[in-house]
Amino acid sequence: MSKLKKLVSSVLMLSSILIISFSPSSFSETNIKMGEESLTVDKASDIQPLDVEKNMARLEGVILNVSSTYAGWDKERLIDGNLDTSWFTALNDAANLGKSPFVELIFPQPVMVEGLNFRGNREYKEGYDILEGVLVINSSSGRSFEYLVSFPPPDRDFDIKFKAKLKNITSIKLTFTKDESPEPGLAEIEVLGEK
Ligand SMILES: [Ca+2]
Repeated sequence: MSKLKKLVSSVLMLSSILIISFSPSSFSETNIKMGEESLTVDKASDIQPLDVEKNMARLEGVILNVSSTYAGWDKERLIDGNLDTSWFTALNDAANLGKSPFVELIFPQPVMVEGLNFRGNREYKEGYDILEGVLVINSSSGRSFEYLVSFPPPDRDFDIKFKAKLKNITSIKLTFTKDESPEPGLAEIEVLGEK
């Protein structure tokens, strides 16, 4: 293993969600650009896992796709409701090595999405972070929303809230554009919404 995988239980950091810069990235002609005024970013002093019934990432039948997995650090760790478990990419599947690692959620039915929470990995706090990515949200109407998202230090935790709830969302994908180490990771993806 290339990581110094210390068997140190991570303390759930009660850190502020500092945040984040949002800027719409480039779009194809069919995509609809969503203005920054449509978003708010929450600061939180106490990060807790989202209740399962409010977390569309944990709906029965959700399909979770990832670009690769480091053996033993499975993708299910992204949506297990536990901030102390993380998923990591396979060795060398990293944006800093020219790859395009991604995580994608496909919902079993269109859902309403109010917000998204991304939690940086806490198992190896230093050196395995995702720093930036392109977030694409698709709806059953064919509309797509796309953003370039920067993950704030130190814990790369951030919450997004949409001022207008997004209806009929079918999938969400984050493709990393900046990261560190040959095997970056994430602790959890939460989708605040309703089915
Ligand atoms: Ca987890």
